[in-house]
Amino acid sequence: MKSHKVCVLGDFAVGKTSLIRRFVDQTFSEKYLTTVGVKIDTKLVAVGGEQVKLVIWDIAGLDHLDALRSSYVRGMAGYLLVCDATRRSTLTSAKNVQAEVAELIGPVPFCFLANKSDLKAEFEVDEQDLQVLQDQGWFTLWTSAKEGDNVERAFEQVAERIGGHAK
Ligand code: G3D
Ligand code: MG
Repeated sequence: MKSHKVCVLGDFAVGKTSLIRRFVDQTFSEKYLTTVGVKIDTKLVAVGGEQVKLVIWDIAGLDHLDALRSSYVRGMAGYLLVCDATRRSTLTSAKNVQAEVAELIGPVPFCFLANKSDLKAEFEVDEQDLQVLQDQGWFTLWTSAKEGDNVERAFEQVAERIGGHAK
């Protein structure tokens, strides 16, 4: 079976760990869990009628520079690039992370997530911001780790992009 390393990248507290927990365990914990070190989960997804194993890497609450300075992204086949839609600064961070990854390891497939879509009243990122990213060729999704919206779709999209099956 094919296996792909997928990292979840983005600023502190955007919901990286929560998205992985939702995808892998179908749970969401309000209790804050600061990830210590690197945690690796695996989950099978179907891509183009074939089962592939996603090896999902979650990292400690480091900023993106620390994360990239480490060997974290080495061998990464694709990634989820996450921002918190209620904090505009995390959109800027995400753009910086994408540029750094591209510089470090080249054009790796990714999916951009505007997470915390359940907190609409607090949005600092809107549809127009996502449109700008789409115009650059980014694939974007609104997600909620809390409600589960689009979480599975996000990981499947990355898997499809890695496998060259993107729709
Ligand atoms: P990180 O791994 O990117 O650092 P976490 O982020 O997954 O630890 O999440 C950070 C905070 O955001 C947590 O709240 C978590 O419950 C919350 N969160 C994550 N995803 C969502 C979401 O989709 N919707 C909402 N409403 N909250 C979310 P606390 O309060 O513990 O800081
Ligand atoms: Mg975390």
